[in-house]
Parts: sequence; C-alpha cells; structure tokens
Amino acid sequence: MLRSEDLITATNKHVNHTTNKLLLMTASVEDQISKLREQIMLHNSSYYTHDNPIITDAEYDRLIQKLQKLESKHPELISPDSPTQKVGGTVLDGFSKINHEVPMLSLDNVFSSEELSDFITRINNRLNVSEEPVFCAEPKLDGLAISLLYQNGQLVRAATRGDGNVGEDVTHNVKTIKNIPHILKGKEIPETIEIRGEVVMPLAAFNAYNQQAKDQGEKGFVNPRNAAAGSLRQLDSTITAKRPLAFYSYGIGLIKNGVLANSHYQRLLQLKEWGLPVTDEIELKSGSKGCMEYYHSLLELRDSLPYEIDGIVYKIDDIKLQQQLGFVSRAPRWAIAHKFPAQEQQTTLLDVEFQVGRTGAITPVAILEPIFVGGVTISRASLHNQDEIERLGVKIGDTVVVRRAADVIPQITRSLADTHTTSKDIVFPSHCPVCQSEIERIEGEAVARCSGGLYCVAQRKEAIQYFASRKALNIDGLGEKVAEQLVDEGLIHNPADLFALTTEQLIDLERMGPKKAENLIRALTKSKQTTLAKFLLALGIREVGEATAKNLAEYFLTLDALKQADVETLQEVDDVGEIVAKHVEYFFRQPHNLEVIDALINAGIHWPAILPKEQKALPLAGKTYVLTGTLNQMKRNEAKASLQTLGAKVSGSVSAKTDCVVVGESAGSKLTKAQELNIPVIDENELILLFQTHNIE
Ligand code: JCF
Repeated sequence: MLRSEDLITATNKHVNHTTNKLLLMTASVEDQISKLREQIMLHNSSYYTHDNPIITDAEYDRLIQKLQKLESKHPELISPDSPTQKVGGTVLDGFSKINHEVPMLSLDNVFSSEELSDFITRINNRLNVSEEPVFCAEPKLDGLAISLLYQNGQLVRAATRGDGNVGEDVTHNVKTIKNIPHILKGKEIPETIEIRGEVVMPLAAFNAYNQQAKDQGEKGFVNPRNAAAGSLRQLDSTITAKRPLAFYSYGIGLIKNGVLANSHYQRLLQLKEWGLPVTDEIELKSGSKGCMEYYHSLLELRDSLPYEIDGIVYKIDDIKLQQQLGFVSRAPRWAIAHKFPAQEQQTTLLDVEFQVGRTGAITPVAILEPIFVGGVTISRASLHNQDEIERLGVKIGDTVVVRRAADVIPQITRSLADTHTTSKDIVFPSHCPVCQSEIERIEGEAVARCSGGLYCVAQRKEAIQYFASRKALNIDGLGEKVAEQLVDEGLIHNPADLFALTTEQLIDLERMGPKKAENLIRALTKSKQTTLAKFLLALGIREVGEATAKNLAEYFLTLDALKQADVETLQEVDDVGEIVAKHVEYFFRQPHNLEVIDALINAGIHWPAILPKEQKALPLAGKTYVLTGTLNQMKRNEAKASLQTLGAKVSGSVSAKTDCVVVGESAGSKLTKAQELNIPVIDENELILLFQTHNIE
C-alpha cells in the first residue's frame, strides 16, 4: 500500500518524465500509454480517494485526453483496467462499503462546439436518425457525486460513488445536510428509489470558511469541490454537520415498484415535487444549436450562481432513446459534459519582485511563467504580503495554481510542490528595494512599508501620478511614464515642483516633443482651478479616498479649518472613524506636507469657496446636535431625522463643535462632557417644543 507521500513523489517523477518532449518522441506507444495510465491512476487516487489533488483539473483533463487520443489510434491497446474505461475513485478505510446495484457512472467530456457536434453525430448514426435530439441541459456542479436511497419515502442510506460499483456509506454525514429531505412528500412515491446528485459547498460558505482560515493563518480549502468532498468524507459526522453543504439531484438509479415519466426533464420536476432539491437552471434544448445557446447563457451566469460549476451536462431527454443508446464501460452514451474554460491552471513561480506603492506599502509580486487562464494570459500576480507567502508555503521554482474567476484579479491559491527540493525561499527584504530606507512593519498590521516617504523615488513617482490622476487634479498628459521621467531626471521632488516646469525642460524628455510639452504646460495651468475635495484627494493622505475627501471638504469648508482639526473633531465627519482621523491629523502635523501645501497655493492652485450645503435656508443649518439617554415620546432615529430635516447635523459625540445636547433619561458621560464644555442642554420636552415651533410632528 502506498502512503500519500510516496504517491506524491512517485507522481512528480512521472510528471517530469512525460513533460520531457524528447523522451516522449522516442518512447513506444505502449510505453507512453502505460506511463499515462500510471500517472492518471495516481492522480485518481489523490483526487478521489484522498481529496488532495496534486494537479489542477485542467491538467488532469489534458492527461485523460492524451490517453484517449492514443487509445483511439491504437484500439488494440485498450484494456478494461485503463482509467479511460473506469470511474476514478475507490473507498477509504473506515467507511462501510456499499454495492451500487445500478453502477454510478461518470461522464465523457467535450471542450468545444465541434466536439459537441461530433458527439451528436455519433448518437444520430447509432440511432439511425437525421434530426438532432432534444436534450435536457443542466449546470455541471463541481462537487461530489452521491447516491441517496429512499425506502417507502424514507432516507435509509447514502453512499459516495467510489469506483462506480462500490462506494462508501456516508449516511450519517449526509443526514446533516440541510436541504436533503429525510422523508419525501407528495404522491406516488416509489417503494424504493435511489436519487443521484452532487453535494457541493456553496460559494458564499466556501469563501467565508476560507477567509476565516486565512485570518487564522491556516490553509483553508483548495477549492469548493475539495471542500465538499473533504467535509463529507469525515468519519465524525459532527464535523460534517458544521460545514454548510448542499445537494442537487441530477438523476435516478435504482427504482422498484414505481412509475416515472419518460422524459428526464419531467423526472427531475417530479423529484422537485417530492421535495428533493433540483437546480433552477435545467432546460430542454434542441440539437447542437440549442445546446450551444444554453452553454453561452450559462457561461454568462457562471459567476452569479451560488455554487461553482465547471461546465454543462446535456442528456438526451427521451428515456427510451437513452435505453437504446446504453453505456460504455465508464459513462452513458446518451450524456456528455461540455466543460467550461478552466479557472485554475498550474504554472511555475519564476521569481518574486517587491513593489513599492504610493504609501510605501511593499507588495510581493509573483513573476510567473505566462499562463492562459480564465480568458487572459497571466504573467504576474500579487502575493499580497508576507503572511500570505507563509500561509501558501510557496517558494521560487514551485509549481503553483493560478486561479482567475471572471472579473476577479488573478490569485495564487496554492503550491503544488511538496518537497521544494529545487525551490528557493522567498526572502522578504528588510530595506526598500528602491531607496534602501528601512522597511517597517507595525505590530498587528499585515502590510510592511518603506519608511522613506517622499525621499523614496518609488513613492514620489506614485504620489505625483496620483496627484495628476483624473479624480484628483486631472492633469492631462501626466501619466506613469512622464511622472517617472520627471522624477528620474531630478526635475521635480514634490507635486508643487510641477508648476515651476517650463516647456524647454519638458521638450528634452523622451517621447515628448514641443507639442506634447506645450499641452502639458497648458494642462498644468488649467489644473490650478480645482475644488477643495479634489485638492484634498490629490494630497494622497492615507485612507482618504474620493468620498472621504468630499466629506471633509463639505464639513470643514476651508483648508485652514481642516488643517487645525483634531482627531476628535475629524470623527464628526461622515464616515470618518478613528483610523482615518488619525491619518488626517498626522498628515497636517508634518512640516514637510505643510510646506508642499503652501507651495501649491503659492503656485496658484485655488478653488471656489464652498457654501454649506443648501442648509443656509434651514433653521438649524450649521448646527450640530448630539442625542443622549433614552427618549420616551419618540424613537431616537425619529428625533435624529427631524433634526436633520431642520438642517442640523446629528453627531454621536460631544465636542467643542457641538451646539446643543438633547438629554433623555439616564444620560451619562455625554451630559457631563456637555456641562464641562458649557454646551447648551435641552430635554425631550424642549426638543418637542422646538419641533412644534417649526411645524414638525
Ligand atoms: O453536476 C454534475 N457534476 C453531474 C454529474 C451531473 C449529471 O447529470 C451527471 C453527473 C455524473 C454522471 N450525470 C451522470 C450520469
């Protein structure tokens, strides 16, 4: 018996063998076939039996395809024990074995519309018909196949697929899955019926579980399929019970003393009526055209579905035709899986670069052997921070899995190496790769930062580019390349220097010329007319984005007022918490920053005065109220809303800026503070009077 470590090492040896093209070309077909079989069987064991795949699904599919191709060219070499002829799994020790009276089969795959058409042609030839058949199309869930046996409507047994003939008894675990009925409801339930379907971990649960694992520095699950399989094949069902799993039916195995419809689609609807879960997406489709329509519409939906799917299953809907077509050894002839483009591919981690961001944050970036995944070629991916590198246990030279779901930035999700013999540790630098300043990491924070500030050329370039960006001062023609050159040539050290640039200085820059230089000077002049919010954004204060900059401008109205604000006052601004407030205060306490600001104003940057938001006309415009204690005649929210209707701002804390504190029953520290600061205090009755005066109920 192989231990799993033996398995992994053995498999890696073979991977190395077959990826060596020279060897492949000289090896005999028999040799190639037997090597592929051996490899695939090892992967079957790690994937199905040990729930620990050591290659991606895409890589596995490629191996199977390669073997199928060789075998179809040399049918005399096909043997019944080839992985192309068998279902992948076996049973784990510790579980009782269950015999599947009706074998639980797998599905053959197609990867293109051409292969799909070939499949349909083969069917039509076999049936000796010319019209393309009607298919029931369904999403192919990426989970674990399960058989549920109901006797007289009661769930009596649940089993994994195993090798298709013998599976594992997982009844106790399956009974913890919330959407599986223990008792079927409705009419005409067969005396014995075996339901087959897929157990999955819904994506929301998978992501939540992995986020939690990440926060605790643990590994988490490799993908949702693995999460489902690992959770279900637990000897202790209290563990399974804690994992949010779901089941969806896709077919029927054994049936005794019962009558079913002659359409697969109708059968699934019947299962739904008995209370069994069936996905909402099943549809009847005609021929290859209908199937391809379904394929494209589901590919669109893929990322909004609650579970991960890796393709479509098309099944001939007419059960009589299914029976005519029958089976080959490992799969039915009347069904096919049409695989989606893989969202995971494996590639080599060639190196790690350390990037310095605008705020000095050091980001390790993986340099990858370019790989096509999820529709684009990926050659770089963020490794986020040191914790992430440690969590992944990844090293330079490793084979890594790159995962890219549509609209999501590519991620390295794991390393496939187990020994790292040829790999090299990723060493996180102690000094900035650009300016050599020390790199600091604040206790409890994941991010490491270059301490160089604007002394660091990398941070300076980023700061200039950010200053000029569209949402900030919107300086046309000042992108990454120009910002880089200006800093490298020593023409500017901070944003204020931009406004002292001359056309002559610019003309000499690479790819610039007189026309572009003049345009840039014009854009610089134009950018001087801005708004306070955009100016604040342009300064690049940590944690101050577009919305916060706007809130700060609207609250303080002038730059001078903001400069003087303390952490407490800053927190009165909408959506400004302690952390943001501290960053803002810190920024305006740095002499260097104040110098740059003065220089910018002296260069002519200006903005229109801000009128407090149309509150001028309202009776409590510009006033800040604080509510404290329990109100008896109205809810606190209602009081707040009424005050806001009158133009007041309602704040959560008392400060020198507070104009009035409304005190309900058992008011505490806020009342004390108001008294200390000599701020007017009113009670609930006075508040009601105030509302009545202004005709508010
Ligand atoms: O969703 C699936 N993974 C799935 C697997 C759906 C099906 O309709 C299947 C399957 C495996 C075998 N049907 C068969 C016959």
